[in-house]
Amino acid sequence: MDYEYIITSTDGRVGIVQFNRPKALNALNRGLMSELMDALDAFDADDDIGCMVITGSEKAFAAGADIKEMVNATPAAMLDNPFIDYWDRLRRIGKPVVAAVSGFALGGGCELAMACDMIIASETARFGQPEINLGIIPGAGGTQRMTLAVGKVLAMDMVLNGRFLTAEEALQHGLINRIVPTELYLEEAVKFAAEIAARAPVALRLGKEAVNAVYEMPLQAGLAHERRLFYMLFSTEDQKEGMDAFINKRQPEWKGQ
Ligand code: DAK
Repeated sequence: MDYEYIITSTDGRVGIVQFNRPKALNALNRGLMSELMDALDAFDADDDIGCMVITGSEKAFAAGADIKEMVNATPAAMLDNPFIDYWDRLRRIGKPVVAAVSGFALGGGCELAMACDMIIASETARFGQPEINLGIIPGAGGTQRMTLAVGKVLAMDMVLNGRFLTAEEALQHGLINRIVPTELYLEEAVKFAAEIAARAPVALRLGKEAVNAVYEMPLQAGLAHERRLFYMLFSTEDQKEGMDAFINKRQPEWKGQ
């Protein structure tokens, strides 16, 4: 598939989307977001893919939504903008999505990384919500997901004062999974994703759904939801296969059924 703003590829069972707007530090314009979601939807529907990786360049994961596209916007134009739909579509992706972040992950770029399920960061990654410098606030989850991840006082420092987090700080505050050497960051993220992609596909989807339920439901409802998903897995061939493989001391062969 030929795209203008992204490059897609696969590595075994991992589907990779790389942003390709280097001159604008991968600023997320409508075209890029639309292509990203088309590519992720296609990987989500592909049985040969188990996990996805989203990445930018070594210098910038993404420096935010495209400011040049927003400068003259009105509230009505923003409401009418399909932009927010792309974020909603990302939430509906069933397979795990890993963000491989190097350099700037700012504004919408940081929100995009946080909307993924896990984040692998290079030593040079920088996370920030600098919208305050433009006279606005985050609009795609930055105030919510950042606060849930790092806590109120640090989130306030970032949202109200534009503070950036280094990779080390992001790790310390639970925003990212791990830091890897910059020159190997994509390779390491794909390796990480490949490990996940090799696991039982239905359990992966339901595990992701169950963890995300914590953001949507009170504890009692979340526990009940988890239990239903747990019981459902006993109707899969993979549950029988996984447990039989354990008992017979062999490797399981997942069917995704
Ligand atoms: N948009 C457009 N162009 C950008 C950009 C951006 N966010 N960031 C960088 N660029 C462009 C620059 O304009 C420059 O282009 P030319 O001037 O060469 O044409 C080129 O990329 C290189 O940038 P710099 O020359 O500035 O590079 P430096 O290394 O000096 O600085 C920087 C790098 C990342 C510190 C700097 O570029 C910077 O501060 N960028 C802006 C960061 C920022 O403010 N990000 C937040 C944007 S607001 C919504 C959802 C989400 C959002 C909105 C709505 N809805 C669902 C409704 C999100 C909003 C945002 O993200």
